Amino acid sequence: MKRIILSLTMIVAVGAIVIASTGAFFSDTETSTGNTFTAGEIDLTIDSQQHYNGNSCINGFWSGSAAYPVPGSVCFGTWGQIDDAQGLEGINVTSEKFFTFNDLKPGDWGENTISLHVDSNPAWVCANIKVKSDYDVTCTEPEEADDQDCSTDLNAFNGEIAENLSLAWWADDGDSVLEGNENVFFMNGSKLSTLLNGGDTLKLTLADSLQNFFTNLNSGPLNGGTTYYVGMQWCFGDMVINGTTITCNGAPVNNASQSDSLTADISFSAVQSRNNSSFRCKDTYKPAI
Ligand SMILES: [Ca+2]
Ligand SMILES: [Ca+2]
Ligand SMILES: [Ca+2]
Ligand SMILES: [Ca+2]
Repeated sequence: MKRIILSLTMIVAVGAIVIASTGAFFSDTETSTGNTFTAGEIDLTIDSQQHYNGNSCINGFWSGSAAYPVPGSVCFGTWGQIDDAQGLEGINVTSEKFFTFNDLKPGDWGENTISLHVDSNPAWVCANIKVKSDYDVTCTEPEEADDQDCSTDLNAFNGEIAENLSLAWWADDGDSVLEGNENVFFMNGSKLSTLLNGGDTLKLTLADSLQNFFTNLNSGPLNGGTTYYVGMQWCFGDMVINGTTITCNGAPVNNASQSDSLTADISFSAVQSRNNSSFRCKDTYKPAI
């Protein structure tokens, strides 16, 4: 009985070998020539159209009916497409400025409409505001009455601009006017100092894997070849957004901010979304949902 079983085992083994030897490798060759790997582009371009107290910066000069900024005087906040994105961690250093104001008065307000355009490929887009200085510059006599710690130290970070500068950003359609269907980032005109929350950098998500500013907070990248607009409104004082009406009240701004100065770098960065599905901007501020 034991022998028979051994014989069967051997037969099976031999059979297996026979089967294997009949498994010929059919073959054929198709040749694909000229394969190329060309890197796609993530190329962010930005432009800016500036408004100040209702006047518009057009072709380098202020235009409009407001007395200040003086119509016909030079302006710098409207410029064409700037193409210098350095990638997500890069800092854009450009000669173009969104804001260059040297005679702010309480109650002044303005708006820059910026356009963002990512060339051909969908991309995640983040924004970054980094305050470089915020100081008292000089200490005038009326200023010292309201500003006990006034100093001329550039590195003191004790100026009073950030705590009086209100901001509102919205996903504009390009007409520079806030409308009912346009998502507002900073509700009720938050003060810059509040948004900074003790730090010097405000990081914002325009589009990442969890939220998209332009589609009412649903996630998804910005499409390639499409222009997106952001309305960036500011007010030197208290900003109130009532529906789509934005008002600026300069009354609460006292003499503590006289002659003070704040400088900041504002950058936008884009990064590919393909094969990068879980990307997050490192935001320090999230809009209320
Ligand atoms: Ca000052
Ligand atoms: Ca101060
Ligand atoms: Ca609009
Ligand atoms: Ca001051």
